Parts: sequence; C-alpha cells; structure tokens
Amino acid sequence: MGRLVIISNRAPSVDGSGDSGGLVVALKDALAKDGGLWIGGAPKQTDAPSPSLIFHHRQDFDIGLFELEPKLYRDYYLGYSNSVLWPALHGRVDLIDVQPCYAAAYREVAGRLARLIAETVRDDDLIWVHDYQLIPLAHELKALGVKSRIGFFLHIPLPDLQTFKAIPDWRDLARWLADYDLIGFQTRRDLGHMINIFRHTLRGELRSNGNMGIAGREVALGCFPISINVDGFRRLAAEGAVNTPAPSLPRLIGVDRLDYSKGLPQRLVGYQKFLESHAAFHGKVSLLQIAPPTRDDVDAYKAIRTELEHLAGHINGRFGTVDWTPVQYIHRALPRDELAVLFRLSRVGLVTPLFDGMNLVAKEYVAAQDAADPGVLVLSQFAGAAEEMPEALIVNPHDPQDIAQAISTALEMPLGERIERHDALYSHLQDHDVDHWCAAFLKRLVSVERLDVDGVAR
Ligand code: ADQ
Repeated sequence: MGRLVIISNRAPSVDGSGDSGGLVVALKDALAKDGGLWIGGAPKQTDAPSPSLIFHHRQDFDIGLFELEPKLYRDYYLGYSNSVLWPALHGRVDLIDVQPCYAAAYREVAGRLARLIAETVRDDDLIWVHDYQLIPLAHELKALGVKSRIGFFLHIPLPDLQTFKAIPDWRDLARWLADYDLIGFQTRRDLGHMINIFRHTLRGELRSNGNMGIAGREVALGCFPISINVDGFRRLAAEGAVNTPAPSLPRLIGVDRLDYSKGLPQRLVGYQKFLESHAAFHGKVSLLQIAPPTRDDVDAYKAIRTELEHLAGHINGRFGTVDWTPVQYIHRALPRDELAVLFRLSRVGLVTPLFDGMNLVAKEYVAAQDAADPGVLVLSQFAGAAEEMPEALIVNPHDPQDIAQAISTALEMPLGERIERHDALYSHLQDHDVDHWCAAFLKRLVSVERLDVDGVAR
C-alpha cells in the first residue's frame, strides 16, 4: 500500500501551529504511518499563482499547497461552494445565489487541482477527498488516468432529492459523486438521500452489499459519523477548570460559527420565550453565546449577524437589570482550552442548528463535563449528532416553545438523571472518537472491491 493522500480546500499549517482543529488531529496519525501527504489550498491567494504544488516537509507528513488567483478563488469558494452548494445542501434553497461564473470556477479549480495531483500520486496511493468544495475531483482525476482508490467524505448534510434538484448542476454533481470508489456520510439520513438521488438520476441499483451499481461500475457508500478526540478534550476541560472559578449564575452556552444553518436567532427567540414564561429565573441564569465571524463577504452572513445582534440587544433591553445581563454575546473565536473550560462550567449546552452534517460542539460539550455533576445537552433533531445522542434533550429548533421547555427541563433536571444521561452519551463517545471515525473510513476504502456491475474485478 502506498501513501495516504488527503485533499481538502484548506491545508493545515505548514509549521503545525494550527493543529488543534479536529480534522488535522484526526488524520495526523494516519498520515504519519506510511509517509502521508496533505494537499490543500494555500492560505493566501496570489495574482501569479504557482503552476505546481508548493511542497513543505513536516516531521509527521508532507504538505502540498495549491494557489489560486483571487478572482478564481472568490468565484469557486465564496461563490459556488458557499453561495450555491452550502445553502442548497443545508436546505436553504431561498439563499442560493447562482452566477454563471461560479460553476465554471468550481470546475476549473477541480480540473487544475487534478492536474497537480496527477503529477504526484502513484497508483497504490490512497486518496481521501474532503467535502463539498471538491466534489468533481475524482471525475477529473480519472479523466487523467489516475488509478488510485479515491474516497470522499461529505462533512455537511446531503438533502433530499427535491432540494438537491434546486442546484442548477445537480445532474453533474450526482455523476461526479458516482466517480468515487467510496462515499462517506455523517448520518444514515444523508446516506438514504444519496441512494435516492443515485436511483433517480443515474438509475443506480442498490446491491445486497449496500453498494450501488451505477453505469457499469460499483460505488461503495457508508455512514461514518465524525467525532472528536474525546479523552483529550475531557482532560483539557478538567485541567483548565481547576483554576477557574465557577460562574456566579448557572450558565447556558452556545458556541457556533455565525452561520445561518446554526439556528442562532431561533435559539435566542427560544431563550426569550423561556424568560417570558419563567419569571422565577430572571436574574438567576445567563446565556453565553460565542459566535465567531465566518464568510463575511457573503450577503446572507452579514444579514445573520445583524439579526443576532438585534435580538441579543432586544432581550437584554427587555429583561436585563443593572445587576443582570441575560445574554452575553462574543463575536470572535476563543482558544480551545478556554472553550473547553467554558463548556465544563456551563449547566446547559445549547446546540440547535436548523440543519447540520454532524455538529462537533455537541460532542465537545459532553466530553467536557464533570461526570459527577454534569450539565445537560439540548440538541436539535436536525443535527447529524442527534442520530447518535438520543440521551440529549432533543428539540425542534423551529419551535421556540420547545426550546424554552427544554431549557427549563435542563435547568431543573435532578442530579441522578443528569448523571444517567451523561454516562450514556459519554460512553458512546468514548467508543466512537475521531480515531475510530478515521480508521473506519480508511478500512472500508482499502477493502472496497473494485468490481464492475457484473461482478468482474477492475
Ligand atoms: P462546522 O460547520 O464548522 O463544521 P462544527 O461541527 O460545530 O461545525 O465544528 C465547529 C468547530 O469550531 C468546533 O470544534 C467548535 O469548538 C469550533 N468553534 C466554534 N466556535 C468557536 C469559537 N468561537 N472559538 C473557537 N472555536 C470555535 C462542518 C459541518 C459540521 C461537521 C464538521 C466536521 O458543518 O456539521 O460536524 O464540519 O465534519
């Protein structure tokens, strides 16, 4: 077996300084094993991009950076990836912004990247492509004669067929997906949608082994819920909490990129309903919402920021007193160790996205808790994590009454029930951490039988 080659929109840092992100931590060991390579976009775009990959040798693995000119990057990343695919795949077809140059840029980046990759990969390398920004890559690589096994993992949801069809290039996307040897999803929900899309679009047929026969070949499909470094995060939280005083009031916490898929306004409206109907809690609880900026250059993201600031101000103006601020809002990223402690010292974790591939915050919140006096997770039924975490308080994020009710249930939950729920959630997480995710995907990719639909080995 050759090297593992990871390909993603962004490469990890060349000097290892940004390695706290879940994906890098997860893949580092797998990459280090057989001398791996990570190919990803350079942090800065340039008017004169390098015509080849720029290689950096790290102690644990190699990095190959690709550069793009700013206009191409904008149309590919902010344009097609985040103004067409992101909203569509999150069911927000009303926010899709289609411009003709976007789709062309998306394809051009995949084509260009494929040519760079083809120069460096060998047939026995294992290629693992990550996420919606790079869907056409296997198609482009195969067109160039690359014979390596190619797997794809979709970090975000795959919607139902009707929603998928709102993307003007939906047929192309389905065909490009069918060029992978293995496609991994976060949830059974997304896997089911893929099967349906392949059946409808490409006359795919489900085989007894769970793979699909499509246009003369077999595509393997699987569900691989991503996770976190559970022990590492628990330790970070426990060690940091030793020297941190507990907050003066029981705290609710929300931590999300400021993205419309995360249901932040709906969460605040739910909290407002809770305050309206539970006067006894006035002055006795507070909500800390940490929401760093993301994709600021896309209009839909500017709108969500304004809406959230307005709502936080409204709730504080309506319910706050000289001694009590009901909502604290921080609009920036915090270091991971600080975040871990904040999770541990919060009585309720609010994770209420409208649609989410997985949502790692839900897992981080559970991992950070003190097992002897744990907090309660309130989790949206539409987060991929809900499939694995039924012991959370599951809510409908569109229903403010439901959120309000869950907040009050969580705040009043007796210790015994909190421990019981937390034990169940934590022991599942321990058995399904990020190493488990990575190993499961790679094991499957290595073992995919490359058969055509008549069962003949390719
Ligand atoms: P995201 O949409 O980015 O990821 P999520 O899974 O919640 O969502 O991961 C966010 C990460 O950023 C978490 O580790 C969180 O702690 C961190 N983070 C958020 N706010 C922060 C802040 N203010 N300061 C510091 N860190 C912060 C996409 C998909 C998800 C999927 C992941 C992984 O949308 O559904 O779970 O990929 O596959």
